[in-house]
Amino acid sequence: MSNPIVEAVQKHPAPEGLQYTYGTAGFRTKADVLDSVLTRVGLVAALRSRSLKGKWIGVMITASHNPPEDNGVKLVEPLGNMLQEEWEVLSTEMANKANGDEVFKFYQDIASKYKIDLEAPARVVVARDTRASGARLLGCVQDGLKAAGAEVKDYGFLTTPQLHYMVRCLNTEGTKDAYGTPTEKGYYEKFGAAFKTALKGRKPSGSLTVDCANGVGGPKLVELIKHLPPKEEALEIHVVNDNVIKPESLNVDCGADFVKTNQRAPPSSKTGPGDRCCSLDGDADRVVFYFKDSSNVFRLLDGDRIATLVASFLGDQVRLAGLADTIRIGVVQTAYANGAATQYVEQHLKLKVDCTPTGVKHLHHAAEKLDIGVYFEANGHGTVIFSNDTLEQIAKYEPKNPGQAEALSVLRACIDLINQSVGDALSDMLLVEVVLAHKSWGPQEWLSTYTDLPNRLLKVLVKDRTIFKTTDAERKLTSPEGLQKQIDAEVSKVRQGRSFARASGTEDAVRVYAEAATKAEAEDLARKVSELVK
Ligand code: 16G
Ligand code: ZN
Repeated sequence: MSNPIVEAVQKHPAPEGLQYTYGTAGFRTKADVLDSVLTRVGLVAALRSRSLKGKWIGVMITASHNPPEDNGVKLVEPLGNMLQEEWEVLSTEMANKANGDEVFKFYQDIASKYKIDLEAPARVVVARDTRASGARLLGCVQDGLKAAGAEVKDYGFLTTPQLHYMVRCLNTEGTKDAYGTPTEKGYYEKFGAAFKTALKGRKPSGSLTVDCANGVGGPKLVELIKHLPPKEEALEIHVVNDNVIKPESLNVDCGADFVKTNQRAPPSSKTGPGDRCCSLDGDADRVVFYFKDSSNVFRLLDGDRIATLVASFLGDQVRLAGLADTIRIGVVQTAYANGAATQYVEQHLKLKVDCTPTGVKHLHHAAEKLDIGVYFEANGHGTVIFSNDTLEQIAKYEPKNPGQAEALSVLRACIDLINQSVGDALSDMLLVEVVLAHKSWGPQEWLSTYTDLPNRLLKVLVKDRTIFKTTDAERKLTSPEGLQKQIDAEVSKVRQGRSFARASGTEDAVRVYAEAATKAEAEDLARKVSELVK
């Protein structure tokens, strides 16, 4: 008798000699070696859904800021969170099974280990970014899902955060935690309406130019704009780099990763001094802002800046609403956060800072422990999450005066404006605009809140990056032995020095970060530490 799972797997055989790993961003590599992985991910998604009594599980086909020839896939948990770690391990193992029979055996092993009823319903939603390989890889996932007997909802093209939103909406529909209507229109209406309310009639100054990395964020932003208040009343947005007809232009000389890594605007940028700009990445889950100052110098407003801006604003609103005694705000960063940003939050905003290892899931987990957790990586990944208690307090609080009522209404609109399921470039972008409008700030005022310490990030190629083991949220090496002592010695030689080395989770390299009082000292420190690492 034929077995549909074995057949689906044999239809997409694994290339020989390759090892796949479900890493910080799911599976991600050259698109032409991913067919087998996608089929197996379909099987895992169906199992995961069954293990959660048929809750909707998300499958997003994207390689974010990677070059056009790459692709990838990640799984999304029912409330829009990243896949549980235990299932990352299962996914890795599944991806590396040799053939259909082995895959089928492992499929059954998982089912018996987790007491999964293979006849129970499985529900999976899929979406993809605009990469040329997306359609083929979608077919591979579909084959896996069909073989596993899952019910499938295909949303076509979506940004990664939109897919997370759909998953959360589908799983909360009709409950007291209902998150929204699980349609694209529902997404635009929810965020568009919240933006309008949060602005409270204020009009952001000037305009905002949005570089969409020639990715899926482009057409989705164009749709979103139709649901925002008219530009005469609110925000004027110029959409650039939104060419998805030419997938080979994705992330090329544009996008958030280009801007953050090169510390300069996309070469095609035509904006003048003082004009606000931002760049999304290829799947629109990251955003960084920037502008040219009056001397035509490029100025970056990265994830650290978004975190400080938003934390300060939410702190003000909580205080104005009369809730400062019961609601505590905290900021979650990684070791890559500029020392000046950390100091600003702790000493000026007087808020608690937590540091976690790199990767959204680590920051998200830490933020979940706070009443209001503002988390951003310097590279622009991030969002704000509110605990259930906090949401309830804000919903129920009776304002004592018009000032409190106004602040409460802003807070409530911000809660709706912030995508709680995951960091969302479009939602984060609107939030920043709301805060700037409330503060009547342009980018220069935003930049002036503190001065970044000069810093340098280097990539070091090593023989074996797995020997680099860290502790203290990646800020200290425990192996190779003795190396941390040598780094400490170099750090102590420069003023305001800080440096760390960690193995990359996405590339075969070690990353070295250094900062110091001057550019020369930071560069020097980064070079010295790189020499030690080599
Ligand atoms: C992944 C992570 C990102 C992190 C980056 C670090 C997610 C969704 N993405 O792209 O947050 O900043 O890896 O890369 O978690 P690295 O380990 O190569 O430095
Ligand atoms: Zn991304």
